[in-house]
Amino acid sequence: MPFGITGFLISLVYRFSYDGSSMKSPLVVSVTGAAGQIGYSLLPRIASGQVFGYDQPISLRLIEIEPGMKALAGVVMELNDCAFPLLESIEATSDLDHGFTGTNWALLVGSVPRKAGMERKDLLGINGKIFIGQGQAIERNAATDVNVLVVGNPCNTNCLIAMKNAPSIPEDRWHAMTRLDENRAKSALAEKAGCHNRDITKLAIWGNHSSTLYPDFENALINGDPVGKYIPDRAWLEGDFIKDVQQRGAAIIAARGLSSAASAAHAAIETVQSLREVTPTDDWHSVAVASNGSYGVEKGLICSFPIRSNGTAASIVEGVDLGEFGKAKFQLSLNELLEEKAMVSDLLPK
Ligand code: NAX
Repeated sequence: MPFGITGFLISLVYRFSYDGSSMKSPLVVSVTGAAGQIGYSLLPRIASGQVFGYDQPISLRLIEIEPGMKALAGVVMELNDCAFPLLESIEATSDLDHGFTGTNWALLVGSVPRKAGMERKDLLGINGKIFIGQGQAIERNAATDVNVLVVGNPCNTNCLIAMKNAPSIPEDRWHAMTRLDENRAKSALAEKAGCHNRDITKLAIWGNHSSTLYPDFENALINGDPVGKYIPDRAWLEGDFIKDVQQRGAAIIAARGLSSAASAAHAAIETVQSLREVTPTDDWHSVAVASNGSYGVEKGLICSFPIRSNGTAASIVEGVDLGEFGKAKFQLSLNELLEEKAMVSDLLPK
């Protein structure tokens, strides 16, 4: 060996660092509604490595409808101008088959917002049709290990429609976002208790991502103790706390003139991270997933539960005692999910 052991080690370092042989292959991440508000906050953080790891190259597939393509071209320019070291490629498209080709993670953010005079049923019908096409395109084109997170509202039922239209993809790969509601609830509790957000654990959202969601303060902990130790005002917990979390989205629209975007993008990032990382033993997080029948929820319904991950698979935390108050609140939200499912029954293949 001409360079001795030191030279050999240097040559190894070189090989692993510079010839690319040790680089991970790019993860394909597809994002719909990529020219929208949430997309604008989300995409740089994905491309930077913050979501999937600072050693993970990313290929972005950005999906928009035709009217959004011009704005999307500007977003692509900005992403290019960041010169992200981990960003392998960006493809902008309005073609779903192209957009979901080989995708490992599909973040379904785009959907049509509710307009004045529009009934919930109308919105479900319009967006439901979008999620049929997206589910079918994911089924045809995605990588075999694909995971999906639906953010676009009504996200639980949109996720249900997409999942039912992609029958070969296992149900445990489908998720809808309630992490923003969890974070809102944590922030409200921390403010009331005079503690830090990080002191609050086991705060789960149950049910639908809507104004019926139930933020479970009875099983949440502050510094490892029941919330009641720090917030003895039970009337506030049962009243304004729940109402404010349920109405927080509307309050932000009233103040900003636009719906939540930075906090929604952040919650999407935290959802993906929480699904991919081992959940600490003394905590859980909120994700809407396909029910396995736990807590009396109809199998397959996309419902928010407390979720724990072992780093490769996530599961519903079993045996949480909701108590009489929590059960009644959860039931209201469940009823709404069942109503939504009934409204879109013609979009769900039997
Ligand atoms: P924007 O209106 O800013 O952007 C949406 C984008 O989606 C637009 O660029 C539009 O052209 C595109 N789009 C519409 N239909 C599409 C389709 N079929 N395929 C691809 N793209 C399509 O909305 P933004 O503020 O980004 O919000 C996106 C969605 O997130 C909305 O449905 C919103 O209600 C939902 N949210 C969900 C939250 C959650 O916690 N699950 C919280 C935040 C947010 O309200």
